[in-house]
Amino acid sequence: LINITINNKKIAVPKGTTILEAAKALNIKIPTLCHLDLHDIKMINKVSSCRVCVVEVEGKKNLLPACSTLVSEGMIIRTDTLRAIKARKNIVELLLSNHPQDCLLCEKNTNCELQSLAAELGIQEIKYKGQTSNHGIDKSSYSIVKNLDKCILCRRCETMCNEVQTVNVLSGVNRGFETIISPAFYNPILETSCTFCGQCIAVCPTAALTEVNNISKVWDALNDDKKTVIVQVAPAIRVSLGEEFGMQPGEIVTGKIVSALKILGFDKIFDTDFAADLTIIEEASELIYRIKNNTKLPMLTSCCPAWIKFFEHQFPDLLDIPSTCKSPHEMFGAIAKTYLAQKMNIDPKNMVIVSIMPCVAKKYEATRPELSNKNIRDVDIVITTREFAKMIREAGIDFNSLKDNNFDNPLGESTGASVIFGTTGGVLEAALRTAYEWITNKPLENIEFNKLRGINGIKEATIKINNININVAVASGLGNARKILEDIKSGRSNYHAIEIMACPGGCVGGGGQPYHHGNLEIISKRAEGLYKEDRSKKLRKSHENPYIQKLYKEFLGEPYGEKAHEILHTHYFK
Ligand code: HC0
Ligand code: SF4
Repeated sequence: LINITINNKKIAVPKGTTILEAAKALNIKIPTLCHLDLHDIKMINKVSSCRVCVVEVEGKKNLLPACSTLVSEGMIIRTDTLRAIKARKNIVELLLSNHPQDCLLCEKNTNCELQSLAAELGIQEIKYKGQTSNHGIDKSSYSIVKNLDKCILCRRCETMCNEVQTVNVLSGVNRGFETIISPAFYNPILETSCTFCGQCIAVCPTAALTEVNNISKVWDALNDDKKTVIVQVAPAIRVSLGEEFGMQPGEIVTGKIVSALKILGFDKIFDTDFAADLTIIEEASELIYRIKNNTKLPMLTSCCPAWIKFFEHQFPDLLDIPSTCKSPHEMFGAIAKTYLAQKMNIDPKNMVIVSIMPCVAKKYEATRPELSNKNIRDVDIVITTREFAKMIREAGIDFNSLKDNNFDNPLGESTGASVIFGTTGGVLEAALRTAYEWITNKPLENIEFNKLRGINGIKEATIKINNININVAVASGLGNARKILEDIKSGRSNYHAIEIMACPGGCVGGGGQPYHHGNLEIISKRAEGLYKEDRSKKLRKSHENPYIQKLYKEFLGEPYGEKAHEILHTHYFK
């Protein structure tokens, strides 16, 4: 151990510890902007580019960056001298001198790390005047807005995109004042292999990267008398939305969500969880078919649109192995615009389906031409958890005091299996609960597959069903997905089924969720919330959902049959 002193407090820390880490252990806060250590998902941004964390070290002439200076025996450090504080203020003022001063109108207003730091440091004027950047805004995609004028070159997005997601879309180009973070050849993001996973947005400290805001589209639909506006809520929203209103991560707010949506004026309030149960019926049937016929194995799950886009770009020779199931929210849209439209006796052209998702890739997914029927899209508008929270605030709803309410039927009833879709491993666990009972004709005693739980990037298990050993794997984060796919490509893999989600931790860690500001424990707590909701449900296997049984009886016919294929399945492109 190495003995050091910080602000007169003594501590012994292991060799290799940085001053920043040692200070944290003493509860001494040193501000940072670029630094981000998400070691559970192997995202460590170590560029030391912002220099906001400078401190004084006895015997050293210059101030040193705490994030990249390792401690040494006997070091005496001060984080709070006038010189260090002045230097920090100067650096933030310099950053602000080349930053649009439009905080009041900014997408990240009240959620921006630069804004909070300027406030914390008490900055009230900017001494420096000079050239300012003017790069224009990239609004080419349906998912992501890139505004380089708000970029502070922290490089977090670059680390996330290249090292964690291995997509390699974003990198620093040019030098000095001309430096920008950009795709190759300054291409708009739409023309790159960006998956729209939104993980760059999740770590951006400012509004350089944000989601495409669809709030006004939802208000317009709600105010159009000719439209029947139907909303569905993704599994992962119910354990994260509360954070936007001061609640703890993982707190279940399903009932309050329904009440808020009623006040906002939606005509029907349904649950994506219903469609997740439906997905399991189709996906478990497909898995059983493929195992019995020993064909197209391993089967890969297909609910995550960023994962699908990654796959189409990076592994075009494996296009026949993902499940052909549409994702649950797309299945929901397809069923709403057929079965429900018939039941309600309305023209699907006058239906607007709004999806509330923890995800920015779902915005792009909804525009994929094959996810439509006779030019009518399955899903019309997608908003994120954050946008939903903004709508609640805009409408002046006091979210915390709302009473609980229930989803409408017939597309609002769900089982515990569907709830856990929102966390890594949940889709596969839900599929196994059903596949097991269908293959063996026996009730599954222990329905919780603990080996598939937790935030680990890759998880594996072997499940004995009758006399077959079914090998399964779960990956979250696209870098982990790449590893699994490379094994499949080279013939090293012996899995039957693999679940893949693009965001580390699954949808609970989605790019549209309330900002975690570097605290990954929040993602685990949201997952715990989903497992709790699963345990609280009377029905915990998708095939037990009575409304799903009714849907097949009244409308779809056989699971994985002709009509189900026409409405609920899709295909992929090179
Ligand atoms: Fe997910 Fe979904 S679980 S992708 O993670 O499968 O976004 O929450 O809505 O569609 O159900 C996201 C979350 C969904 C879908 C579901 C799946
Ligand atoms: Fe990279 Fe994902 Fe951001 Fe696209 S959305 S640039 S793939 S991190």
